[in-house]
Amino acid sequence: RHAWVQEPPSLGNQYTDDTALRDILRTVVPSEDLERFEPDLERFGWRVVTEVKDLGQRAEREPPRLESYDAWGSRIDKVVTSTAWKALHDIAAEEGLIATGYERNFGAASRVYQFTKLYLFASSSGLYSCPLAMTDGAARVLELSRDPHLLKSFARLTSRDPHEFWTSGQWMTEKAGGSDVAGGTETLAKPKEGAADGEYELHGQKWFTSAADGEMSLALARCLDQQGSPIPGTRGLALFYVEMRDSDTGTLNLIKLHRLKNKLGTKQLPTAELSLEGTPARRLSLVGKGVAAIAKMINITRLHNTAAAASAMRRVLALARDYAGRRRAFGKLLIDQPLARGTLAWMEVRTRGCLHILLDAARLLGEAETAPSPRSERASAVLRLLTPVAKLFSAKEAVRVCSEGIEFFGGQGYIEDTGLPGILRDAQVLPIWEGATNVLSLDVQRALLKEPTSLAALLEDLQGRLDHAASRQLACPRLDLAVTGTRAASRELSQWVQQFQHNVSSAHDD
Ligand code: MFK
Ligand code: FAD
Repeated sequence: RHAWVQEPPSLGNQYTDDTALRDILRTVVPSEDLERFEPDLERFGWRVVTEVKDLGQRAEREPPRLESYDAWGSRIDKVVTSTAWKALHDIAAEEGLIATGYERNFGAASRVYQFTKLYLFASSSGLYSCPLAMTDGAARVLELSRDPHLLKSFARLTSRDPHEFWTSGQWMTEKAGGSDVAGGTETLAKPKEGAADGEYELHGQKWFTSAADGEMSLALARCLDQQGSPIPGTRGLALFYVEMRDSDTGTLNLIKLHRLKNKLGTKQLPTAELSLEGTPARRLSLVGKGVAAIAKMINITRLHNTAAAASAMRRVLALARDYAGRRRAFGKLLIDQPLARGTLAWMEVRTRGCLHILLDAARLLGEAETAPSPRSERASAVLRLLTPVAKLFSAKEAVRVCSEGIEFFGGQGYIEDTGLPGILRDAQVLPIWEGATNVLSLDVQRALLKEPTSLAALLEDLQGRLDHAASRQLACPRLDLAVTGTRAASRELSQWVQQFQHNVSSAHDD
């Protein structure tokens, strides 16, 4: 080969190559469960770097477009997606990427199994991880609602049959506010005249609606008081179930798609601006409990965000590590240059940290969703605090690690047809959607104030982790430093939180 023909980086089996993943799984799921689902993870570890990766790249090269009118002038508002995007839909169903979490064949470990597959899938999936996140969140809300009218929809969201499988949107953000939906939601929900209780019509606009090719959505809207005036603030909001199309005619349910957004990244994903013009909707929550109801959804989508963050970090690192064994500079392979190895180690530590948080959170989610018991209550309490922290921390880490990973390739990292720049572009959305970092920091504060048991439960959980690490340290003295470091961090966190609580109670006293 000539020096100017570079060998591209290549990827192996993303499950078997990921020693950190396999190690962590052994600490979070019972060995008898892992033995049963590990062969599937090994198989999937190949599928994601062969078939899925190619589809994901094609989905970016053939982005979605909106056809507003047909040839004869009728408005059709059709989102046209690539065959690759459709194939990703089918694979998601076949692989049970949502179903696994609801079949619960492995009890609480089912969520760990599911999130491991999502982690393997996300970085190859050309952002198909996004509709899956919202589908999972919607499935959980429908499951909890126990609404007999929505059993079929729940079955669709959790189906393994590609012909049956539906994806869901999540409509919160409006022009007036995405973080402050309580203040910014202008979409009005009017009870449908003459219809059964719970049936409404929605009127308004939603400013960001990703996966606009989905079959349904959960939407926040503002209800009216007895005089017909909008009820202000959080107490006016309710959560609604919306189907995109009329099941008989296949036309949009009084919804207009105005345009698809031109975004920095996530170009594979159809993100639309739309208006609701009397769209039929079914109320899923009490009036005033819309935000609390959609919180059940966002607390799941935020964990999917963490999975996508860890997955992006792992992908750029796996590529960089492979490249380090091919690329020479100053007479040596990069892997033999101490500073380059240091960079890889820096990326590895961050990736492992986020992966650890992800799988721990998935375990807790599985425990929280089992039958009510002290254990499930404790898991819910820990998750209440861990979810926003996991989302905000992993998203920021993903941007840092992906940026470093791109730089590791030198100029090649900046060249579009290597496929590398897209990794950074897509990572940059992770801190923004599903709650931007400042807003999630305020959510941590909300959790500490409203659910104080969550702090004690989280610290207890951390202590359990430290004790476990300390017991492993006996077998492996090199862990000593890591354990000491983690203890110091844990101490710092708990002191910070105590100080925070002190400040808050002093502010209340004032
Ligand atoms: C690749 C993977 C990722 C896929 C991404 C998919 C595509 C992207 C889709 C989106 O971006 S969807 C839009 C996401 N938008 C947000 O996440 C909104 C960010 N803003 C917030 O999270 C605000 O904090 C919030 C809207 C929740 C503030 O609303 P409020 O009404 O001012 O909050 P308030 O009054 O404190 O709480 C209202 C109720 O909700 C309370 O319950 P109660 O009514 O029972 O008292 C709160 O306890 C509850 N609540 C709020 N946040 C909660 C929560 N409960 C549990 N968990 C939470 N996080
Ligand atoms: P703002 O709420 O205006 O926030 C602007 C900045 O101010 C942020 O950095 C925020 O952290 C900060 N901020 C806000 N409040 C405070 C405060 N009290 N203190 C300190 N700082 C604060 N939304 C949906 O509903 N459905 C979707 O499908 C969807 N898809 C999306 C797809 C993409 C590609 C993108 C980029 C966004 C999508 N969103 C979607 C919207 C996204 O969730 C919002 O953009 C996000 O929640 C922020 O809302 P905003 O844009 O109104 O920003």
